[in-house]
Amino acid sequence: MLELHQFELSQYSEKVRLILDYKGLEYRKVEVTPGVGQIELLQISGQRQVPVLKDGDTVIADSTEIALYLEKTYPEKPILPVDPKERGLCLLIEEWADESIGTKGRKALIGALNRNQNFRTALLPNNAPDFFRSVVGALPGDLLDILGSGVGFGGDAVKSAMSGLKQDLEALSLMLTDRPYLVADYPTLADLTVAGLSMILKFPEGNYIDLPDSLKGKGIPGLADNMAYERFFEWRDRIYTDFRKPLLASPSTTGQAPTTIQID
Ligand SMILES: N[C@@H](CCC(=O)N[C@@H](CS)C(=O)NCC(=O)O)C(=O)O
Repeated sequence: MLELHQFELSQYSEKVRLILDYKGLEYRKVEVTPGVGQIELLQISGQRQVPVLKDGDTVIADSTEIALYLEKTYPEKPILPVDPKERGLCLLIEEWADESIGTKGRKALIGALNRNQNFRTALLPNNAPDFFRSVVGALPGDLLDILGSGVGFGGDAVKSAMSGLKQDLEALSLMLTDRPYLVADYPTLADLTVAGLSMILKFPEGNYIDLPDSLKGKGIPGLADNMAYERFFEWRDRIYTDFRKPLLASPSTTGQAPTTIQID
């Protein structure tokens, strides 16, 4: 069976999970422990970031490489259009989303966590089991490790990430004005990438990601609760309802959530 080495809260891992679900492929999640688990990742894949996919003896790192591998190896339910213009646009949006939504989303989330104690508490419930603490860790340093190492998470960087994301969400909402998907009349890699990466802008409502219930449907203030992007998040949620497989009912790895959360 396919094996996805991942962080549950990683937006690039979520992009791959959404693609796997869309294609109807069964897979087993292997949660990587930040730090020590990444040494093993380095040994098997030559680098230390998640996601990494193992398919028998084949090991693929990087969400884009994984998407292209899956498309080639499991062509049923294609995610790359055949029409040259659609295919070009699809690849362009995928690459842009990785660089823009993926990296700016991470900065904006750190900014929101720094500013908002309720948000922070919800991600780090006091009674969270060690496993979850080891994933999210103390803020913000360890969280940076899990979301991706990088510099420039200060106030100005967060502000600029937020304004970039606002423009992105406005553009995507406009693109979805009179069409169901971004590129074609069926979902493509562009849609699955944008939808999956937007997980950290606003966590999906349903039981798709192992995180405290109080965080479901919540996200970065100014984005997740902004009516200007309602069409975008409705589209994203429809993709989840239609294609993402809910988690099997199993004991949560993220523990009991706090009872209330107020994100202003
Ligand atoms: N370009 C990579 C980005 C992956 C990435 O940034 N992964 C983060 C988690 S979202 C990670 O593994 N961070 C740990 C680290 O950088 O040490 C992809 O598309 O897969």
